[in-house]
Amino acid sequence: MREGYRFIGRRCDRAGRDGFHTRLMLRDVLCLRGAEAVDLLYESPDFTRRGAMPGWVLRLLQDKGSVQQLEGAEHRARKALFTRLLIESDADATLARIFGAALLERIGRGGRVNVLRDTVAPLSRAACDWCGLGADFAGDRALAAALFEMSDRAGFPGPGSWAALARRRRVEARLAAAVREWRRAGPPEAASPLADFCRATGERGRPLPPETVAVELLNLLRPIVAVGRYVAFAARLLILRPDWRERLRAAEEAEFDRFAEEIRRISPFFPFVGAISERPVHWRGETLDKGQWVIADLHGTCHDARRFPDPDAFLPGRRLDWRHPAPGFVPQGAGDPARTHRCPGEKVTVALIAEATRILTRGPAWTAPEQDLGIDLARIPARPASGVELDFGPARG
Ligand code: HEM
Ligand code: MYR
Repeated sequence: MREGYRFIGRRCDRAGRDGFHTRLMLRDVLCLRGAEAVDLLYESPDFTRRGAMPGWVLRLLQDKGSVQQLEGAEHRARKALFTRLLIESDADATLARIFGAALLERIGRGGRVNVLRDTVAPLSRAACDWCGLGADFAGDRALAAALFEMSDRAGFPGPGSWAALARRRRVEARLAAAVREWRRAGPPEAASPLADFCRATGERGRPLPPETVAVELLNLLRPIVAVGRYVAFAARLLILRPDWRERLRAAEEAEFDRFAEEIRRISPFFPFVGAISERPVHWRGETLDKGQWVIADLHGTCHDARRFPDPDAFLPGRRLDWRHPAPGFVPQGAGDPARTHRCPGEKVTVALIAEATRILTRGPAWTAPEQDLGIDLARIPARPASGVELDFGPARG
């Protein structure tokens, strides 16, 4: 806990190996890093996510009954809803358009903007509008704050995360009520993620329970709001690297995507992913017993010098692309998103980071006040200390 993102990498470096056993929370755990280890946890059918995350992370971030907790045929059926909505659609363009307009509206009022804090409401608006939840949800700032803290508080247990969990419960109840109302009143004309999930079926062809639909809607709303953290890392980079700020002013569109992808590689966000073996697993000369807890280091793997020379250097010229993942480029998991637990939200994540970067390089001018842009790698999820402050001239309106 004290070592945060560096916990696995440091010990691997010391041992001169890509794995080691240790005890965490009174349990034996095998910690692994590197592209092959991450692939194993995603591609092998011998692992489950169930029971592999501390309770508070599970309940605050993903919750019981959600797609992350399913395996096999049930997982593939539920996952297909996500890949259709997020990958085989233009959700990325829709979300970027609504988010971009709301961010520009905030920036247009001038004054000081805190990127981490002030992207929360615009992202929540985009997520709620796109989901089809209506104006009551889209304009609700308390809801936006609750969505933000679901990821912000997931890394550490304590009074802050219990309070966030209580607020999550209330949001779940409100979403479940919206689902019941949608089903009672009959489907509106427009297609939407809300409509799709309300119609979706699960076990034995039955409609998903409203509580499950609520959890899955949160699997859309929460991470879209969480992308603001990557946007803050991108804004930090633009302050520290005026050459990139200048270069992107006249860049081709594709350069924004390459920039966003390198932001995903270099920024500490989802630290590691856990799984438990359901059968004995033979891997690299070792046999893992059934029930072995394994944690794979996503952050360390994205910083593996064997795959990414000069790993701490920000080099969009690496030309990373979620569609053709280079081995080891695993900020949001590995494998085929349709069959594995790899994140289905990478297309949307890249589009939102790129949109914000476009606005911060081609939109209204800003200056950066004196501030602490340091990143504490013991804090999960990490953030630039100041949240990234930008000045947009005198406040208007
Ligand atoms: C899964 C990271 C954005 C929806 C995952 C996983 C990671 C991840 C590491 C794999 C977890 C595992 O293996 O158990 C991130 C990060 C994001 C992000 C760092 C940046 C904000 C998004 C977005 C969406 C999304 C924008 C949707 C709009 C999901 C879902 C899963 C998932 C539904 C579960 C997939 C499954 O279990 O099959 N994410 N994600 N994520 N992500 Fe993301
Ligand atoms: C989301 O799904 O909302 C986006 C990513 C959130 C990252 C939260 C980081 C904390 C996770 C701690 C994982 C510990 C695993 C053993």
